Amino acid sequence: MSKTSLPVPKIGTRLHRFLYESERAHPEATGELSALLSQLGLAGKRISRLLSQAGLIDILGASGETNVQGETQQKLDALANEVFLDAFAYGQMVPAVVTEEMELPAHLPENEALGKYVVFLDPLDGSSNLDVNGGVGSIFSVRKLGGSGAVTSEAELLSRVSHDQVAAGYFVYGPSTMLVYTCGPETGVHGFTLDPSIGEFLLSAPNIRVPSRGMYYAANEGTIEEWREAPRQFVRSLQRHDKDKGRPYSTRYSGALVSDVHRILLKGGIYIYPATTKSPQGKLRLMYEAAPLAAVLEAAGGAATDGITRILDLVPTANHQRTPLFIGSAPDVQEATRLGRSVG
Ligand code: AFP
Repeated sequence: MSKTSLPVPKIGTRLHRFLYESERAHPEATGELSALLSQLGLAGKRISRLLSQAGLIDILGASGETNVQGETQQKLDALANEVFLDAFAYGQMVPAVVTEEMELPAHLPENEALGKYVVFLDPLDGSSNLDVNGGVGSIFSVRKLGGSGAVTSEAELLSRVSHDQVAAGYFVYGPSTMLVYTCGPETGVHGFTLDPSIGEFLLSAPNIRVPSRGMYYAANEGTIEEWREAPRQFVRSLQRHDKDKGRPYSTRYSGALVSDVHRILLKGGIYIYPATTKSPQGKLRLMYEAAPLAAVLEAAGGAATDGITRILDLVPTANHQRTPLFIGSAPDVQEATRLGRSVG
């Protein structure tokens, strides 16, 4: 990720201005990444607006399709996917987009000549919450595309995208809509809240740091019988009284990864989604769920592993690859990972 020193951020600064100031502090910047983040911001605003109309217009419920993971696609999954694709259709920066909703990358041929970024997306994470007006989010990861010419296969795409993410983040659509992103540990993690009255994201949480200890863990314990021994032991230790570690922790689990990890980012603690007997590779997707959230949490001083290996060290072999995920305050993730390495 890029190395730049940011101006002192002022609460209430508009996203556009924040990006502009960040660029000015980085003389070699071309402005492309800022433009791309603005495109992402526009998509987030449009999805936020769509969500606010759910229940009033006919956009709730299943679309009748299944996505690449074999999961039922909601109408809003498909709409959010279109909104993101539409956002990148101009500007010449993004020749290919990989999304949870499409088995193959979406190619944007008009951007192929000049475009040097690939965006990996979960357009609407947690969409099973939609029927109950629960929290949902969108997750994005931006990687540089090396080489030249059109990308012809998945293997070629993965071999040409940078190992490091140049930007990563998410939108969380809760009582208010927030954008949280990082361009790397040197630039930190910043949160913006959408002010719907002016249609702008305003800086509301500059330089977010994940607390080194928290009070919460998030896990779908309904599947605990299917977990391996290490995560089971770990969860039991979170439930045990331990004054030094502030335990027992309380459980908070919404069923939307973004909302659950956003809580951990702000309040500390750990989110775990281990491998299960049904999903031995884990359920979550590496390229557009685990890796971008890992980039955010690490840039905020936290940590993320698959139970053994740091998420950001994993080498992807497929666009829709799955992974177990342990993410949150560094001491908690380190403890879970030590157990994973010794107990299995
Ligand atoms: P999608 O709604 O994007 O398919 O994602 C749902 C999700 O991957 C993630 O957001 C949740 O944390 C997780 O699934 C919940 O799954 P469980 O029902 O297995 O806990």
